[in-house]
Amino acid sequence: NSNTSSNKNTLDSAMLKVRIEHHLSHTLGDIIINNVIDKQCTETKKAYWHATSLALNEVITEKLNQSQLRQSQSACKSVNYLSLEYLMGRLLSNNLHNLDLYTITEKVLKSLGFELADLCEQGADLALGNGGLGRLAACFLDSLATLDYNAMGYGIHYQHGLFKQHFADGHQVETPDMWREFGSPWEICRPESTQLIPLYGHIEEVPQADGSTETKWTAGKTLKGVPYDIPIVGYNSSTVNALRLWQCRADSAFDWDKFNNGDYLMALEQQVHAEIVSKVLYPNDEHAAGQELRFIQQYFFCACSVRDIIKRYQAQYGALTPAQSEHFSSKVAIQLNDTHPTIAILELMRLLLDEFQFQWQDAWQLARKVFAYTNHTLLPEALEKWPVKLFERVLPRHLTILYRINEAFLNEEVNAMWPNNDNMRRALSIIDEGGEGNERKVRMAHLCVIASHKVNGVAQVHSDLVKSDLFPEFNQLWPKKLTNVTNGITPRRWLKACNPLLSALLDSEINADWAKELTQLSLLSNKADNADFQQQFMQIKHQNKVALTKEIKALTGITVSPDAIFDVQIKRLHEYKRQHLNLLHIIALYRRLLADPAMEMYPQVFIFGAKAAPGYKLAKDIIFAINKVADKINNDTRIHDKLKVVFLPNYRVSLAEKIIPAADVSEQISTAGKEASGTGNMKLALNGAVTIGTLDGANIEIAEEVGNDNIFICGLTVDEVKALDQNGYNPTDYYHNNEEIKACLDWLDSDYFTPGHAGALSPIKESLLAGGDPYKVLADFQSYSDAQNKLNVAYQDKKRWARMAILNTALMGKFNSDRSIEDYIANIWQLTPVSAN
Ligand code: 26R
Repeated sequence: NSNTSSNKNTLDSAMLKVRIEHHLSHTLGDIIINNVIDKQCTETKKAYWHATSLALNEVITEKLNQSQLRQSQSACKSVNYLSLEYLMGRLLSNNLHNLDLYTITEKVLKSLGFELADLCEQGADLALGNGGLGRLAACFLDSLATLDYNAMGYGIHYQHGLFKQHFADGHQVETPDMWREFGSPWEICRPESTQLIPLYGHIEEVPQADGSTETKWTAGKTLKGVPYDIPIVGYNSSTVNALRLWQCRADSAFDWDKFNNGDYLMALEQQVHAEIVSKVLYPNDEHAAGQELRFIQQYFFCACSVRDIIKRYQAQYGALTPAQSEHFSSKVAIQLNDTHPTIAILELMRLLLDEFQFQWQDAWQLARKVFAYTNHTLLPEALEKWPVKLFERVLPRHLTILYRINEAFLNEEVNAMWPNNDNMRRALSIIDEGGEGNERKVRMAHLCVIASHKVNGVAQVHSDLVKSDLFPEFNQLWPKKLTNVTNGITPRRWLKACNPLLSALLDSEINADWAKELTQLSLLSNKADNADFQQQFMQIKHQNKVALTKEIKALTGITVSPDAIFDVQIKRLHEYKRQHLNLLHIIALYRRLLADPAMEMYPQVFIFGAKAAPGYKLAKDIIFAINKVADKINNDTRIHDKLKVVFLPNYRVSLAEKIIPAADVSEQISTAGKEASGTGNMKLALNGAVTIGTLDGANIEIAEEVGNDNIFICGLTVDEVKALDQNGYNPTDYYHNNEEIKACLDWLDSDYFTPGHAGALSPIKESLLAGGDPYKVLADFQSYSDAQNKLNVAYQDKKRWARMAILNTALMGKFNSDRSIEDYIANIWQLTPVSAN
């Protein structure tokens, strides 16, 4: 399982120790090593964490430089991953694992009086994303470097990532994330790659000598983009790639005028105004809010990235002329992570037309070969549409290009397939004409589909729905364009680094580098019934549960038993993910236990982790309800600890790393057809949790891999949900026909869970009755409750459960993000790897 010799890092423990102490005294100017220090105090640990990170950086930057040299010498094609979000989590432990330096660093720090695991905890999470889409981007960067592909991640250097969450009397409270407050050792500022970005202003038609006209844009304002590179270290590979994050500043040249006129403070105010563009990550997922600042953020990011891509191409291959079109698209791929970076298409077109003197056809052909787009959601409220008015004001030149793309598309391609068909034109146009007092809007997804050579969904069922429901006409027009790449997760972070006990067991059982070749874990299937192996596997799960028990105590004060079933639902809070279905079942269990305290039930702890978008009222109500119900249940001695409910605050990557290894049950209960894929489902199953879930997203593929005996499937299917909608779904029928549902919902109206505040939890009941229960919670309740009962019984058969848990770990090989990346390479990007050997 060790690294091959050519990838071995020549760093011995003596050298490492010298470097750590050097950084402590010189770079950080610390004097503590000369004094008697308290090694338990946070400041000391932070200093050692920082110094260790800096020492490691010397190895990493060396590899980064070598990788760049090798990649440019081989003239290989590269992929540029454009994403507004990256959820990187902490970097120290992951980088150490990927460089195979974890063990020696652990020894060195021990000799200095520190626990490495403890120091790793000192790092801030890089939380530059909301949820699934951002974490997927982080896993993909890990896989690209691990597989030795030339890849650049592009993103925004937000000053504040996703907000921190705590609870005040059960309510979510948000505070700003300050990840760089005391500096960040991993990033390298690259002032030489600064970009100037024009916006606002006006356009005019300038007559040309040949009688034609050319559109000239005079910008009203200029922003400056300064890149910070974060090295992405491959696992047991020769490659270190970069994640390039753009920070927005004022264009200083622009300010000199005012400065010279004596308006010094005004000039500085410009600075403040510009900095707002990369100030904060928008915390909404699945609900497009439509603010101008977000639009400018997207444009700023796209413009910086596309210009940088061209600049790097020119530095390597020389001038970019129309004659180079074919060559450019043979060297450069650009992947759009959802529609958030759509403006990159318009910016590339604008640059080619206005700055590089391309003809329309040459530019358009090039763009269509370079771009590909990944769709991550079918929810209508998450599909981005920007007002034409906003485009006109901020990006007038880009709008004229957009119109021309649309005209050519409608008049040539749509008209060829559906001659003179106004309905088709209206349905497929990039412009939503609005009408009836609604303003005209740009459908970003349409532009993406039209300009991309491939469009993919993120799990098979999702990709099928993209074809059949979201873009059926586009699929008719271009039958080969829409495709599937099922998501994956990196087994390095989500098993090797986060679950060291299980990793050690796997190392001793599997004679291969399973963290690369994850399908090798299927060999464990042979041992699924082996009593000795079962005992070892479940013993590790128990130890991980003991560790989580302590964390729960520290974070919430709640005492839970590691012998209970740990049932986990961790993901963003959203109605379609149905945390309130889980809650309704918990309330039903509680009610059953009160009615019959002797009821046969294995003790179960329900663990939640979730952030709600700050403006999403019902999501916040659900958090409040879970916290209030938890309070009541956890303090009710009548039920003898058979039931506990824990809501862990501030769910994030580093907390996920603690919860996942300790989970027995994975809750994946979205309304069928709504969760594009899910990736937490893969992480939990890989760590031996058994899924209770609907036939949605990647759950379907997980069921195919582990078999129906090793998963608890419940709820309506996609087709049944559709049928229910067509026949008219009436949630009140379920309310009146199911005595338990009625009693539980009515309970929410009382002040039982919120003493003195009757009605505080009523909004949840209302959303499920008068509100129409848009996500079919009541329709799926009984099926879910039945599955929970089966699960509870299954757990009591220790051998049966151990077998299920082992088979889940054994059969997750398909969901390695390395496999996802190889799918992208084969179907979309066509890259070849470049390694040192
Ligand atoms: C437009 C804006 C408000 C916005 C919309 C949606 C911002 C962020 C999102 C996040 C969405 C697209 C997201 O995270 N989707 C998730 O992507 C994962 C990775 O593919 C999937 O596993 C998951 O099912 C899906 O919800």
